[in-house]
Parts: sequence; C-alpha cells; structure tokens
Amino acid sequence: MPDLLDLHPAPADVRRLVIEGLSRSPKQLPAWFLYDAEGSRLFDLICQQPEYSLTATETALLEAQAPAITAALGPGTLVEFGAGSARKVSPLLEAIEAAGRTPAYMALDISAEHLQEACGRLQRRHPAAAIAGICCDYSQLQALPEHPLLSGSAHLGFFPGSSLGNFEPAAACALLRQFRRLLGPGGTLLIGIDQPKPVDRLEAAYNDAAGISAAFALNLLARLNRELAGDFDPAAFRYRARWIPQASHIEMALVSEREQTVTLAGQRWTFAASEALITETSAKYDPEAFLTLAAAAGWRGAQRWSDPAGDLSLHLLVQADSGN
Ligand code: AVI
Repeated sequence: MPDLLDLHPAPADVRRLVIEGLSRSPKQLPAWFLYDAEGSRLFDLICQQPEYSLTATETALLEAQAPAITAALGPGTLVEFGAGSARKVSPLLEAIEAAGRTPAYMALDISAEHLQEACGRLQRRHPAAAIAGICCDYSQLQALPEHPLLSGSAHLGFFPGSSLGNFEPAAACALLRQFRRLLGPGGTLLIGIDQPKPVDRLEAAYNDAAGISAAFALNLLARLNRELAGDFDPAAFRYRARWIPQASHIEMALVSEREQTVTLAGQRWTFAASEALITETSAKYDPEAFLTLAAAAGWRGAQRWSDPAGDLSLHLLVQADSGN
C-alpha cells in the first residue's frame, strides 16, 4: 500500500461559517460544504452526465497530450491538490513510464478515506511508480510536509477539473499564490480551466436532465439539518443554475418557493418568497483572463493545450521570476 500521512485539520468551525453565510445578503454558504459523503457521491455522478462534459473533455485532452505535457513538465514529483479519486493523473504517469522514467506522485486531499482508496488503485495500476498521499487542507499549509517524495525543492503542481472556478476571484488569486509558495522556487503548475461557452450549454451542464445537479445542491439542506439541528424542508426549495455574465460565472442556488422561517444552529432564519441561498459559483475564464489572474499571483503561462472545440484549457504555468 502507498504511504499515507494523516494531517487532517481539526473540524472546521462549521457552525460559525454557516451563521456567517446565512447572515449575508444574498445568503451564501462555502462550496466545500456540499461535499459530505453523499455530496461526493453525487458529484461523481454529475461528472458522468452528458451535459457536464468538463470531466470527459479534460480527461480526453490529458490522454491525447500526455506525452507533450510530461515532456514540458520535465522531471520531479507531481503534486496533485485536492486529488479526490485521482483518476486524471493516470495518463501523465503512463507517459512518464513510456518515456523510460519512474513517475513520482503525491496526492493531497482533505478526505483520508478517498486518498487511501485512490492511491491504492493507482499503485495497482502503476506498480513501479512512487506514490504517496497526504491528508490535509492544502489551502492552510505553510509548506509541504516532509516526505521522501518531496525532498527536492521544485515540484510539479497539478490542479485539474477547473476547481479554481469555485473560488471568488480574490480567493482564487490567493490560492494560486499559495500553490506557488508550496511548490517552491522553480516549481510549475499544470491547471485545468473551463472556458466561457454558449449560455444554454453552460446552464444545462449545471442543471442536468437527470436532476443530479439539483440533488447535489439539495443534499446541502440535509447536511445542515443533520449537523446543525435544522428543520429545512427540501421540498420548499427549488434548484436554479444561471449564468451571470458580469461575473463570468454560473451561480447555483436553492430558491425559496414561499416565505418561510427555518430553525438552524439555534437561530431562526427567514426566507422571502423567491429568495436565493447561493450554494456555489463556478467561474469560467478565457485564456487571457485566466493568465491575467495568474500573473497577479506571480505565475506566467508557458504552454497551453486545448480540446478541439476550445471548451477548456490545460495551462502550464511557470513562476514569473523563474527565467524559464
Ligand atoms: C468541482 N467543480 C469544478 C465543479 C464545477 O464545475 O464548478 C462543481 C460542480 N458543481 C455542480 N456541478 C459541478
């Protein structure tokens, strides 16, 4: 079995964050709160829906371009931030092996269970690769933990899935700066970024016909009820996903069907009829806008790979002051 280091942070102060989020106008909760065990299961299902093409497109792009990408990355340990089920790294490990090198891969994720399973599966598929996992909240780390796979000073970061889009612009910039710090001087970052596309396609991707996106958002109410003694009635809310052009993001929300009062975390919360509780936003960046954001965090675009339809890009970023 691969090495697993458990640095799981103390449970976040969920109660405080929820009270803060429900006190905002509009009401909005942190997106990570969607991912309890059931939420993670539903998100995996979203990735299989025909309308949500992001996962399939990015996987196909990684498969098609893996030799070029790994050649551009050069040697070093691949460090994946928020590895989840770590399915996207396989084409890169295969290409490294095909080039006659031994891959080294470190998965970072907040869920120890997910990591154990993902690293085990990956190790069986790539028996010669050096694979390890660290259970941690990478956004809070001061530095990468000590580990034999992380003994060099410059690492190859991997952040696929356009997960950066779930952070507001200022937080996204701060996260890119954090990656720069963690990857060390000379470190590089391969990041997947979903791009703007026709509104009907975008809205369908976040509101699939099978209703999985809606179930994913509504599951948040079940979690709130369970963890904070709430009495949300999920039937009194409907799911809405809409494109907000000024913000270049999809806004996902639960909209109150009527005026109602809910008890949660020992307080009473009033919802007006049609009032929204924003569960998540998902920003889309065209390459130029993304590179402007990356530049503000000290990164420079070195190379970019796109799918034939131009739906998303994999950007290889180098540190702006690295001279590469
Ligand atoms: C994880 N993240 C990149 C997804 C997205 O596309 O913003 C989360 C998601 N939520 C609903 N559908 C997908």
